Amino acid sequence: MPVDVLIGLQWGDEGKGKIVDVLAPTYDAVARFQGGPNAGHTLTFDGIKHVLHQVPSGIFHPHILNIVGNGVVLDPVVFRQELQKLTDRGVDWAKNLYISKKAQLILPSHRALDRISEEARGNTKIGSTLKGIGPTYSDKIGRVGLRVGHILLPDFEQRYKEAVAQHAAIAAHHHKELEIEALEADFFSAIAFLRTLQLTDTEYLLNDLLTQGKRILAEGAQGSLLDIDFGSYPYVTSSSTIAAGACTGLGIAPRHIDKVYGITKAYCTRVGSGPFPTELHDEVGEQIRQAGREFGSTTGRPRRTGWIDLPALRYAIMLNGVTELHLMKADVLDAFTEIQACTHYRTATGESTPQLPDPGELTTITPEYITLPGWNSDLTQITDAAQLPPNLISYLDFLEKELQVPIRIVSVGPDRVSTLHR
Ligand code: 2SA
Ligand code: MG
Repeated sequence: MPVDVLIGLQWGDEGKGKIVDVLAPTYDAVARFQGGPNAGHTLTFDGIKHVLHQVPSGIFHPHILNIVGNGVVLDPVVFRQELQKLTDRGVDWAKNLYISKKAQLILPSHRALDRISEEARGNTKIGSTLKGIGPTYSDKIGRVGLRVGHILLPDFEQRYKEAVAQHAAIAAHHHKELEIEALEADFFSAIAFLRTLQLTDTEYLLNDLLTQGKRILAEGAQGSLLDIDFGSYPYVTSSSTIAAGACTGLGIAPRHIDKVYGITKAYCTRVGSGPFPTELHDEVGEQIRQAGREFGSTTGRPRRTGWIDLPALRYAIMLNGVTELHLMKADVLDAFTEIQACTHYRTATGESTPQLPDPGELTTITPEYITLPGWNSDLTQITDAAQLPPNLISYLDFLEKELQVPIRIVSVGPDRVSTLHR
C-alpha cells in the first residue's frame, strides 16, 4: 500500500513542510490534496529558508514528481510568483510539476469577497488569511467554480466574467465593490503562464504510479483542528484537512493508504480567531512565541501560543488514524525548568473528560494540567536520539502513554539535519 499521508494534528504550522522535506527522498511523488495559498510550508536546508504555499514540498528533489491535486484551490498569480522564486534559486521544477485540471481557481474577486465577508462579520471574524480560500471553496460546493481545466476552453473569459458578475452581486449586498480592475491584467497573464504548465487528470497519473508500485506522499496543509467538519467550526478553513481528505483530494482509494504521519509541536499554537483552551496570555506564552519564532509564514501574524493539548491530540489521532507521531520544535522549550500538558478538560458541569467537547463548549471548559520537569538544556546540537536528555525522554514516554501512538521523529531545530529518528 504505497500512499502515506502526512497531516498536522493541531491548528497548522506544526512543521509539516520540514518533515515532508526530510521524508521526501524515499518517495516517488509528493501530492497536495487541499488548501491553497493559505498554507506556508517552511523548509530549511544548506542554511537557506524556503517557504512554499502551493507548490508541493518535494520540489527540491529532482527525482520526485510534485502534484497539485484536485482538492486544492489554486491562485495562479501566487503560484507564478512562487515558481519564479524557485527558478531564481536554481530549482528546475518544469518537468516534475503537474497540476490537476479539476483543481479550483482562486480569482481576484474571491480574494475581494474574503475581505468583504471578514469585514462584515464584525467581532466574529474567522481571522482568515484573506487569500480567497472560503469564497473559492463555496463556489466549488455551489457548483459554480472555475477549474484549472477551464482555462483551456475557448469560452474561459466569458466564464470568468459571469463568475465576477456573481461576486459583484454578493459584494453589492454588503454595499461594497470588488475593486479588482487593477488586478485583472496580472491575473490573465498568470493564466497564460498556467496554460504552459503540465495540466492533467492527476488522478490517472497518481493511480498509474500506484500500479507501477511507486510510493506517494500526500502532503496535508493547515491542521486537523481547522478541518471543515471536525475543527472548531466556524473558526476553521474550508477544506478537509484530515487524512481522509487525501482520498477525495487526489482521487486515491482508501485501500491504498498505509502510514499516517501525525505532526504536532511540543506545545500548541493557533493563528486566527476561535477557541484555544490551553492558550497562555502571560509571559510564558510570550516566551514560547519568541523562542519558537511563532509568526505566520504566509501573513506574518503573531501566533497565539499555549501548552500541548492532549484531549485535542487524541481527537485528531482518532480522526486521522495516525500510525506514528512526529514531535516538532522540542528545542523551543529548552529554557523551561517545568512544562505543562493538558490531559483532561473540566466541563461547565464539573466533570473531567479526556475527550474534546463540541466547539461551542470549548470556551466554557477549563484545562486540567499535569506539570512535568523540563530538560532545561540545549537540544539544538544533538544529532542522535540516544543523546536526548532524560527529562525529554520522560516527556516522550508520557506522551506515548497518553496518546497510544509511537513518537518516531523528534525535531530539535529548523534545519533538515536537526531531525532525530527513534
Ligand atoms: P482561511 O484563510 O480561510 O483558510 O482561514 C481560516 C482559518 O484557518 C487558519 N489558517 C491557518 N492557520 C495556521 N497556518 C496557516 N497557514 C499560514 C502559515 C498562516 C499564516 O503556514 O503560517 O501565515 O498566517 C493557516 N491557513 C489558514 C486561519 O488562521 C483561520 O483561522
Ligand atoms: Mg505554516
